[in-house]
Amino acid sequence: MSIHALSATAQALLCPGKGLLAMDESTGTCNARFTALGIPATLDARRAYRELLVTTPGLEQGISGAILCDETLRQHTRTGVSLVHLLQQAGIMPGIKVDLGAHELAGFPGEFVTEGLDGLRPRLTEYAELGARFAKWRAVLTIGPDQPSRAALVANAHALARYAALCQEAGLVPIVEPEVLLTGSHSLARCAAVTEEVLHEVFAQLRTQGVALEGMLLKPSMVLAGPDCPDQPTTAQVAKATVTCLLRAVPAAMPGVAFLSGGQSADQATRHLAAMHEQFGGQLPWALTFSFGRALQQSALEIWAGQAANGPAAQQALLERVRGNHAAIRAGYPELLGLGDSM
Ligand code: 5MM
Repeated sequence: MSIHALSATAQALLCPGKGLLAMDESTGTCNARFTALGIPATLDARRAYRELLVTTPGLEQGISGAILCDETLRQHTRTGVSLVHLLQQAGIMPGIKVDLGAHELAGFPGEFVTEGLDGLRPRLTEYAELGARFAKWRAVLTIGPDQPSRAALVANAHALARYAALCQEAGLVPIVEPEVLLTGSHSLARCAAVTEEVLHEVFAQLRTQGVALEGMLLKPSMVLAGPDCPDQPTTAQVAKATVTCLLRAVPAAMPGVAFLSGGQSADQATRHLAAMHEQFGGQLPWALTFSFGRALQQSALEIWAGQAANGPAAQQALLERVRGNHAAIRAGYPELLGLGDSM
């Protein structure tokens, strides 16, 4: 596929006022979240929940793409309609998480490298045939006194770049997700320094592997202080530190940044995104949007609680989070949160 086609897909995902819904939890992660709420950890419950998400009326007004896992990409509603087809009908692009998870990095206790490159080429071909237009791969970096190590930085950035090159070869837009984990007692400044280092390495490796920046998206974590740090930054400080870090490390040819929420509360994640737009709106070389999982889904999941009767209320909760983030990237938050006609 040409760079023009990849670039067009990336731009469509960055449609103004819209972001991505990350609903690609692996079976283990999804089951753990269900179990914590007393929901049966079954294939049928996962199907029912994902059906609820993708059939939310009006979802497409604030969501341009949905990231699915392998199971969901192949799944059908109770009445036999494919979830991919439902998304396509709603004008939401289906995407696919293609990494096989973070595994311990040999020789570096407490650090991880994401696996899944072996056999990726034929998997990507099949995913494209099944309707995926873009893909996602998550690398995990931890902050500690001696972490991340150079080994973890290079191994993860290399894997992200090889994944991205394979995606573009298969006609899929790669979403490159280097997540610097929130957990710890590190300061905002330390997270900024680590995130900048990670992004420099990622873009160096993307260049080495010949990835066309115009045909990809970046899904980074925001720059935050660890929850155990006694000196917690203001919303404005997080916004400034995050954007400053991106400006230093992310080339202007890359069209869009879609943040993960990373364990922040839904409200925090949205406020940080809104503050970035308030401080820097119109001055940045790339679009800034959201690709949240928990920060979009958590309230809906809690309301649904595995009960079909709670479906409409759960969908309403999802829509409220989507509206809040739409407002954050369009016109400010929280002023528009909750106004039904705001998107
Ligand atoms: C970091 O997680 C990604 C974004 O979700 P949050 O906004 O909740 O942080 C998310 O897309 C993640 O990559 C998927 O849920 C897949 O996770 P696992 O670990 O189950 O593969």
